[in-house]
Amino acid sequence: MKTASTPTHCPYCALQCGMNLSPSPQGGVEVQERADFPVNRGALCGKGRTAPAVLSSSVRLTSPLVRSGGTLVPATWDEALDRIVEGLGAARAAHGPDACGVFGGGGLTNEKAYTLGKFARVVLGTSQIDYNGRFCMSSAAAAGTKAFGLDRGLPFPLEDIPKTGCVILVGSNLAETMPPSLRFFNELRENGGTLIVVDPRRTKTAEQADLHLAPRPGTDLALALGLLHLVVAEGRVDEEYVKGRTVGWEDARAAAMAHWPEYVERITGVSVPQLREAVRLFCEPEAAMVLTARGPEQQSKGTDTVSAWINLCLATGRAGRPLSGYGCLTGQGNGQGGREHGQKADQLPGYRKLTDPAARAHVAEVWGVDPDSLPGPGRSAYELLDALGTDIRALLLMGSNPVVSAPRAAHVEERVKSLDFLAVCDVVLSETAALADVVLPVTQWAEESGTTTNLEGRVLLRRRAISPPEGVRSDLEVMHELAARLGVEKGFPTDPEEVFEELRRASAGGPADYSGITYRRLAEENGVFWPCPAPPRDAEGAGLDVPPDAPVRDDETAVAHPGTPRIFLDRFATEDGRARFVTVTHRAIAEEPDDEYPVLLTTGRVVAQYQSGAQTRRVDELNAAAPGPFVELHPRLAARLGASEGDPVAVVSRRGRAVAPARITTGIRPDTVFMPFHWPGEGRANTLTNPALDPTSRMPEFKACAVRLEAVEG
Ligand SMILES: Nc1nc2c(c(=O)[nH]1)N[C@H]1C(S)=C(S)[C@@H](COP(=O)(O)OP(=O)(O)OC[C@H]3O[C@@H](n4cnc5c(=O)[nH]c(N)nc54)[C@H](O)[C@@H]3O)O[C@H]1N2
Ligand SMILES: Nc1nc2c(c(=O)[nH]1)N[C@H]1C(S)=C(S)[C@@H](COP(=O)(O)OP(=O)(O)OC[C@H]3O[C@@H](n4cnc5c(=O)[nH]c(N)nc54)[C@H](O)[C@@H]3O)O[C@H]1N2
Ligand code: SF4
Ligand SMILES: [Mo]
Repeated sequence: MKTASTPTHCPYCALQCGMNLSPSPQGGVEVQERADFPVNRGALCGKGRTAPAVLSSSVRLTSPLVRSGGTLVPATWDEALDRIVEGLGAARAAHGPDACGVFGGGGLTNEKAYTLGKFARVVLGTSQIDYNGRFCMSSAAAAGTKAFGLDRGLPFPLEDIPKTGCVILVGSNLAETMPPSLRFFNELRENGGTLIVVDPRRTKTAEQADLHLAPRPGTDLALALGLLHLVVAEGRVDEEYVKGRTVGWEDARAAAMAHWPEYVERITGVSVPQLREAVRLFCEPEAAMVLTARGPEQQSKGTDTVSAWINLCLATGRAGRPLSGYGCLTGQGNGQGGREHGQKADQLPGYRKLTDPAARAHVAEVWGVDPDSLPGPGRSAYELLDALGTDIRALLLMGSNPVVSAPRAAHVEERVKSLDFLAVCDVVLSETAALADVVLPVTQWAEESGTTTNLEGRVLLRRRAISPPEGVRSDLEVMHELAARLGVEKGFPTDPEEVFEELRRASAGGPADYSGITYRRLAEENGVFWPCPAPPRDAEGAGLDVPPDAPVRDDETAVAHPGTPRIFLDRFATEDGRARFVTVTHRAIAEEPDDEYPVLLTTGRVVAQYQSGAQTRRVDELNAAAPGPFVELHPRLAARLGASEGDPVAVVSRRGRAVAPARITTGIRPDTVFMPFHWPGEGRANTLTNPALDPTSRMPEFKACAVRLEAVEG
């Protein structure tokens, strides 16, 4: 039998591993190796390998559902769409446009994220839109923008990692969260480079490290300042670089000098000899990198914490130079693109600012609306969820499952239930969808085309490989239908390529410029790194800006911008081209342990489940590998509790109580317990977490709160 195979990308994390899909003899699709994609060269983790299971109609929604007499019952598309228009319309009529909220996701394609932002501002006229990326990399994005004038997660491709001298990996467990990427770090070590891992737990990633620093959760800021102190004290500052390429060093230096190694040891629990060893490994080679992930970022001081790590890079001349730099390991499939095109509360497409009059004018022209009609910035994700049922009366949600994944989840669940109206678009009946008034079943990755931007800033084309099951429609079709019913007939196309063509124009001239990227280039070049401005319009045309309505000439590849795999090499994206030191000093976490709640809780992930688990908890093979929540704790804590391996343990915080079996290991600090957040119900980690927000990024403190442990009978 002849099988046509379609090259595409995984639906889950930000590596966006390449894979081939071909029709399976049993129906559905099979995943096959796709060796031509440089990020994974054919390798996949278990989630990617089993992703086709979620395409099967036995685990997913195939009919719209509407609430009737308290339960969700199947309905026609017309009924369901009309109900949404009614629900949103009633909220708006009674309380004004800001009574309608929109919540998006970093897993949505660029085309969907762009359309969702446009839908909120143009059709609903609401300022109340944000998305789950706020809970993900927003602190790194804020710090990157402050220092470099631009936030692109990694300023270089992953393939640079093996060639540098040392990598400090701060709060990333990529052996579980991005398994195929471990290869780059193994190659680094084979080449004689070193790996330092900073994590309160001895994770599978930390086991690969030459040096593992295990700070108390929430103290990375002090740790980075302590390292910078030693860099200065040991005369390892790159004075010439600091002078030529940065501003603000004197103040940042003074702040670091106040963080003596002994003081930092007391705060973090990392010994002075270990601090010295880290500085030696980082400073001796020609080039080095610092990469952060959710560990240091998901803190109520996440932005300052990342600034401190960036300062370390700047003082040692390790940013904007070949094989050196600071990078953030973005998490979701379109975690990078999802933060660029306007589903964020303060943002317009192309990573433009909603408060910038020139940006408003440019985007309004592309959208064919009056700039004054565009609302201003709205609430951040947690603040938006917290306002449900009070200021926000109706919500449209696409691409997130906050009842499981938001901090202080029992409260968020109450807020969701108190809404006048909730509509959810999803592929499965997530815990949040189960609370909705209307649920719309939508198509998934393999059934539709669209672009994503991976953690390297590489824009990719996912191709449609199979037809969707009967009864489902795409998110773009949903927004098209809703817009039309709400009186906006034009501007919401259902063809992803048509949306992308508009996105190109909307992003033209912005920080994240996609105007030189086309579907054809993406297919031919296996991805293109932004910024990638459009080529001149013709032989005489000089500017790189594409005027809103001009067609793009056909032969653009001849003069095409090659894309930007490595940015900042000549200059940073600030006005004067220099990077900014941001002066930061240590502060405590929002909720320090005390007599009543003496232990620290941190949270994170396991390899076989993804996020709120909405998708992966529907895959047998993954459930067999990771069947449920657990509480990881040190034998000393377990002994104090009288708990043995597998015994149920209650974890209690000021927000609530969760129960899960004990998993006892010496690989965690004795003052800390860890829970993965993939499950709802009794073992829901987010029942416990603290929604204290970072003042700049509005990131909640997922990685540190105070709890007590209780033994559970039976
Ligand atoms: N299997 C799997 N893979 C995923 C995902 C998934 O859900 N499952 N999600 C994807 C997404 S969206 C994301 S954002 C990424 C996240 O990828 P990671 O950031 O690697 O994931 P986490 O497990 O949240 O956190 C990483 C580590 O931070 C440590 N940590 C906890 N507190 C602290 C602290 O205070 N300081 C430091 N330095 N470290 C701390 C934890 O012990 C944990 O090992 O993974 C992506 N990949
Ligand atoms: N305690 C704790 N909590 C955390 C974290 C942590 O480390 N600790 N990490 C945070 C982070 S980094 C993240 S990114 C969030 C993630 O948490 P969530 O935002 O809940 O992410 P997902 O579980 O991926 O939810 C995506 C939902 O959208 C659906 N979906 C998938 N594709 C599509 C699509 O194309 N269209 C539509 N309409 N729906 C789709 C899925 O079925 C699923 O129900 O969790 C955050 N919560
Ligand atoms: S590492 Fe990420 S992108 Fe690659 S197969 Fe696994 S989930 Fe998919
Ligand atoms: Mo994330």
